[in-house]
Amino acid sequence: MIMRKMAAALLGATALTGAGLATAAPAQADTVIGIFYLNSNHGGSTYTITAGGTTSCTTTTTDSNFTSGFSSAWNDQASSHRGYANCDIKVYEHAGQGGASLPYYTSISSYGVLNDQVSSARYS
Ligand SMILES: [Ca+2]
Repeated sequence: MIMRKMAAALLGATALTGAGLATAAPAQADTVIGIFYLNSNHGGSTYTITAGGTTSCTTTTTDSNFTSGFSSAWNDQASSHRGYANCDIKVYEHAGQGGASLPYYTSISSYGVLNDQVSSARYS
């Protein structure tokens, strides 16, 4: 019964946000997979990405478990991140996981040349 409800919540989130987006509409039991910080060293305001339902990334980082973009307010703003739910995060210069990128990091204190340049992410 519980699993059936969670599956329904996942389907609803997918329908609202489109394929491939991890940023689901608020629903019960969403899982935090990443927190992005405005400043280096995990400082400043934060932007949290969740995946619908109770879920996590798989242990290998050769697969892609989730992808996300950023709200317009957070486009080209983040400077560091932490991954949650077993997720390592790879950040990209452009939307749709395009342009320059950094390697996967569970936690990174500064994006360096990509500070304030990041527009999308992949979670694994
Ligand atoms: Ca994985």
